[in-house]
Amino acid sequence: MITETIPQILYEKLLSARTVGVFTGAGMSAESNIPTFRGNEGLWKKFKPEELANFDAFMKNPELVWEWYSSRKKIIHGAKPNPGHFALAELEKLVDEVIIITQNIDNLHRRAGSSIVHELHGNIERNYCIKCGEHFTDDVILSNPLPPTCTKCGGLVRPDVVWFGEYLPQDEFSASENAARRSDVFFSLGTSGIVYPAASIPHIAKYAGAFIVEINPETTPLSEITDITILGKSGILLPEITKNLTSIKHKGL
Ligand code: BV8
Ligand code: ZN
Repeated sequence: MITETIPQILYEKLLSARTVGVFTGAGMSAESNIPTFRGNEGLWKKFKPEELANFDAFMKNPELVWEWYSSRKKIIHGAKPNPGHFALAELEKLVDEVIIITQNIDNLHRRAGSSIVHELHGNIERNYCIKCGEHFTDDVILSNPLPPTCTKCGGLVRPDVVWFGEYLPQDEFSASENAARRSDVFFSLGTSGIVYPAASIPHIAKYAGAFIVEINPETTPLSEITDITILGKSGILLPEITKNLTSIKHKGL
């Protein structure tokens, strides 16, 4: 079902749900003024992923790649979680278990108070030396000339994000697969669902019998498998869902 309003069935499913899985992409943070990848102002309009978000490009031109990541770090440091992020944290009071599975590297789910967050593509606020693995925080990195080098071994330091052609962190990926299999209701929020293997997670939830709910201003390849696709913004619809669910839990359906 593709709709622009929140159908009643969603509340019925959430009232009986024990575990809710939540798969998120860049659209979840769009209302926090963090550019998405494919939107009109999207990152990929200006930069080619193969030119910047991969290891070979980094080794060929670490200055260019660091210029890009330090500009994104500054945007993300200045950003705040939006009402959509807070609504997902709020949902933890209404459902036994809420598990966030995010492609976003912006740390906004945790900053909004979500307690279980699996980061499939890493976290831009972490950095490490490619030679000895030493970790560095952003205050050290951004207060030194770019590209940053390791104070222990002199090796190049990179952001702790997953680049194209790189494997996802196995522990986060298998925990996400597991969460998808255990979900009674599974949300797909603000993602175009075309980057793999992350985009396989909603299919795992579907296959395991979860009730699939997508929120996106436009339909996506995932709309094929959803029970409900609500055309709209996550920062507007999610607070409405948790507000209504709270009052239903108090007054009954
Ligand atoms: C790998 C971190 C193994 C870095 C990222 C199978 C088929 C085809 C290709 C492949 C395949 N398997 C592997 C590949 C290759 C590749 C891939 O998927 N390519 C794509 C482009 C086809 N995958 C990989 O390389 C992966 N690794 O496979 O390793 C391997 C190893 C060796 C050799 C071979 C294979 C690694 C992929 C991870 C890359 N890193 N990010 C960084 O950020 O700098 S991916 C990055 O892009 C994001 O993390 C995210 O995953 C993706 C962007 O997608 P979205 O988040 O969905 O954002 P997008 O802008 O596209 O869409 C936003 C949506 O929100 C839109 O629909 C919009 O309508 C909506 N929206 C807007 N506003 C709102 C909204 N929704 C709600 N509310 C709003 N307000
Ligand atoms: Zn080092």
